[in-house]
Amino acid sequence: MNIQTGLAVATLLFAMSAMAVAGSSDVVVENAWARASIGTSRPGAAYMMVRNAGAEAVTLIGIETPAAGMAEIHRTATDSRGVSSMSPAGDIEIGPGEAAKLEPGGLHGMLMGLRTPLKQGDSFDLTLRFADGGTVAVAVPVLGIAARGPGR
Ligand SMILES: [Cu+2]
Repeated sequence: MNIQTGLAVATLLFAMSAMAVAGSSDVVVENAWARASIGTSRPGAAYMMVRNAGAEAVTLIGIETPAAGMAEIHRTATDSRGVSSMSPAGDIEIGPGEAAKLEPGGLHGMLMGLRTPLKQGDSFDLTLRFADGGTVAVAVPVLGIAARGPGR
């Protein structure tokens, strides 16, 4: 290719990478909730649906909240003997039109070192961080101690 074409391709690639940066602005968070905690000695968990309404894949890389000393996305897995355990989920890629579901028994936002107990009826702020540098803030309502899903 000649220099002109090369420049045009470089410009196009640059434009495309700039578009990718806008990816996380197309993220919609729905049905966020957390279960009330008994105290602060055990971690809390936050659940939500993280939907990518955009045309570019986005990668969820972490969460932050003033409600906890440390917050991390975990994945619960159950092995062939029925023993479940959880571990940090790492980066979670969400394709265009797809959603990552944080729900009991699967992915969840683990809230370690709760600053105060999570009280039913309260809500707390939580920020999702994405690989493109974008963040999405969400208010997480605290449901009852026996809640199993949003609004239940
Ligand atoms: Cu966990």
